[in-house]
Amino acid sequence: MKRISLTQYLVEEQRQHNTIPAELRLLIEVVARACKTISHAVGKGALGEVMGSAETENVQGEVQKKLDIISNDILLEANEWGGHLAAMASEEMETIHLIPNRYPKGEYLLLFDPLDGSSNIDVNVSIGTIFSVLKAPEGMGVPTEQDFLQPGSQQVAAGYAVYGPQTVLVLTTGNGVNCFTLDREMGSWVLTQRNMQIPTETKEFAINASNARHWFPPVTRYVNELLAGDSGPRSSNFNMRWIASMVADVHRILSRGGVFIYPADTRDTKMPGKLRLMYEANPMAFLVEQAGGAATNGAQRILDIQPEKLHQRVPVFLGSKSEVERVTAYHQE
Ligand code: AHM
Ligand code: MG
Repeated sequence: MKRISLTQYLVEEQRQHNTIPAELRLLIEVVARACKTISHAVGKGALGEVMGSAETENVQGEVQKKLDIISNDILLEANEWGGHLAAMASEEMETIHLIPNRYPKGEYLLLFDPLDGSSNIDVNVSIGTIFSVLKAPEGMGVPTEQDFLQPGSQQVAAGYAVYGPQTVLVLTTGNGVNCFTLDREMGSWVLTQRNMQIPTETKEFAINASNARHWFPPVTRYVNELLAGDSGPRSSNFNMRWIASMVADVHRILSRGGVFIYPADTRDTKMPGKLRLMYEANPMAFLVEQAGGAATNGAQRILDIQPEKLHQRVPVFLGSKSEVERVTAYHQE
């Protein structure tokens, strides 16, 4: 097999499609390098003294794990000095992070969830990093939160890394989805899957069913129909998977199809669902659409939502097109 590195892929992509100018290439390579460092820290586990709680809370009121903070710091440090960014934002930081004055500024904005699947950190289950890249608005002065509040359709790149049995990086720059595997001996990202495609039909779904009693009727109806299997209205059996790391669930869906749901429910109307729009739902929606799938909030395409707040939450229905369309249609009835 001819090995194509991430760098070679990015250079050739720019030559053929003109979608990855040098500054964006640098950005993607720096993020990929940071993910390598995070992968190394995750892989050390107890030997690296990185396990357990940091005993601090993030802006969402969630207790931070040591690895949440370590991963956030790795991404910040890696991306500060290159001159490719105007500012960053993260799940783990209340406000945006400006590039220090001693470094040149660039024209991109980077958002990330540094370590997604925090509840799985201490139990050796796959976790990951999610990132989204926007262009700074024309004529922007000192960046503000407002400059980040662009719909997901404006993303110029998005991706995630999964730290699992293998470490993989899945990337889109708006021209399909490609997967790179980390060669741990060489320390390099190698292209291992071109043009990932999500099958339109699926027999697998992912939802945290422990919340069933709080669901709204369209979600209850949809899941009950799946659970009824070949004796129900779908006349077919469906299988359930829930990893509790969105990166790992989405990676399974990009690999073999499926539908992933994290709905809003009746508990707290000010908190529609758990997942965050700007650095979880948007990048995943971009990837899923680029792979031929669909992503909605039950009412509209996720990528069309005009964000109002940096840490805004959103209901998520994504994956195989026919299932996402069906559950979205149930919300309209
Ligand atoms: P996190 O970013 O704090 O890790 O939270 C997001 C995660 C997702 O990866 C996952 O799909 C979801 O939370 C799991 O939630 P639950 O524990 O309710 O199953
Ligand atoms: Mg997350």
